[in-house]
Amino acid sequence: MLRYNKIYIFILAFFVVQCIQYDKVESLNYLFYQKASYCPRNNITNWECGNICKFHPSMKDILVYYNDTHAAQGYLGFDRGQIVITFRGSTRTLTNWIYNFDVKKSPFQKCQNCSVHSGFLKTYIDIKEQLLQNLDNLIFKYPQAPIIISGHSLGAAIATIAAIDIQHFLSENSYQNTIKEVHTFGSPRVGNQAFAEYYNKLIPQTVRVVNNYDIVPHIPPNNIGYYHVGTEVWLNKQFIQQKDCQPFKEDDSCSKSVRSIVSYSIFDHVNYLGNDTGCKAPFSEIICYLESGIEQGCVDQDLEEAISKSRNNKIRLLFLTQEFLQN
Ligand SMILES: *[C@@H]1O[C@H](CO)[C@@H](O)[C@H](O)[C@H]1NC(C)=O
Ligand SMILES: *[C@@H]1O[C@H](CO)[C@@H](O)[C@H](O)[C@H]1NC(C)=O
Ligand SMILES: *[C@@H]1O[C@H](CO)[C@@H](O)[C@H](O)[C@H]1NC(C)=O
Ligand SMILES: CC(=O)N[C@H]1CO[C@H](CO)[C@@H](O)[C@@H]1O
Repeated sequence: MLRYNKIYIFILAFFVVQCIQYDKVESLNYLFYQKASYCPRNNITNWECGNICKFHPSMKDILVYYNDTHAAQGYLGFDRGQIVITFRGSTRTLTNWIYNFDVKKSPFQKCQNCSVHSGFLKTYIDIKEQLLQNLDNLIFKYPQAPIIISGHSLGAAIATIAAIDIQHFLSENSYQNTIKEVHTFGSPRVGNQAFAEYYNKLIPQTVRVVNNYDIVPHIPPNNIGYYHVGTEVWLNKQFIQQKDCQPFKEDDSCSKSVRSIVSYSIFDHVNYLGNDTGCKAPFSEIICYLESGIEQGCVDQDLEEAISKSRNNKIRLLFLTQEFLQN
């Protein structure tokens, strides 16, 4: 009997170690840090972006980095004893970005056999120098401060690539600062399996939040060799964690269990924890048509070919989704 007890205790201990303790309040902090990254640059620098900035009133030492080549933007700052690093997602053309998703990979030099999505890598490289330079300055001022990294959508993908670079940067310079957590929302898959395995060994402290039927975590597809990093936290309609997902895995029973592309939602992508994911709420950049709570289609506000408010949206959405899933 004793033997079984021991096994039981071992299994229990294993799960306690492996499971992510999802803290919704802490997650909201990360969400609001990244929301600000979508705001105009001057607003971030001056920390004047209405309720978003007021959410973290003690944010200081803000440095914005950006590059217009691929519309990359983010900032780092110091708040609540931590160095905060964020990256914004794609702006204005979110639906275009999703519908015309290119799945090309490029080699990722930091690890053997690794490749990552070419577009994500390019966008990161555009701001890499500015980011590391600014980080160096902030580390000089706060040599002990833990570092937290956040991003949504494309910003989550850039955060993933950046986290590897930041980890190397800290090690190579023998800085004492450590990455406390990478916390992303609605991240697409970033690289291949070798990349995911390398990432997970280097930065296991990664929480990948997925809201219900959010479409973006399903792209680029797994069946063409893309793999998620970190540990998923899958939220339901009420923004409550549905179940514990297996760490460092493509867990078939979490968001990946949603196999019907009809269910995939752009609305769920731009609304996390009951808050718009961008700068100007509500839904400044994208409009979704819902009927009885079911998404009929979404368009960018300024999309010339804006689709009329009808059931056809659904058909078009379906068609476009199918297109990229077949790639
Ligand atoms: C940005 O700052 C300007 C000037 O302070 C202000 O008028 C504007 O509302 C701010 N924008 C946002 C999105 O907060
Ligand atoms: C890289 O790929 C080669 C060929 O498939 C394999 O032999 C090698 O073990 C791989 N290396 C790593 C680190 O995965
Ligand atoms: C912006 O990105 C381009 C490459 O796309 C690069 O040549 C340029 O140096 C970058 N600008 C800054 C300020 O880093
Ligand atoms: C500032 C803001 O709008 N916060 C809202 C985020 O969503 C939660 C619900 O999950 C609301 O209670 C907050 O008011």
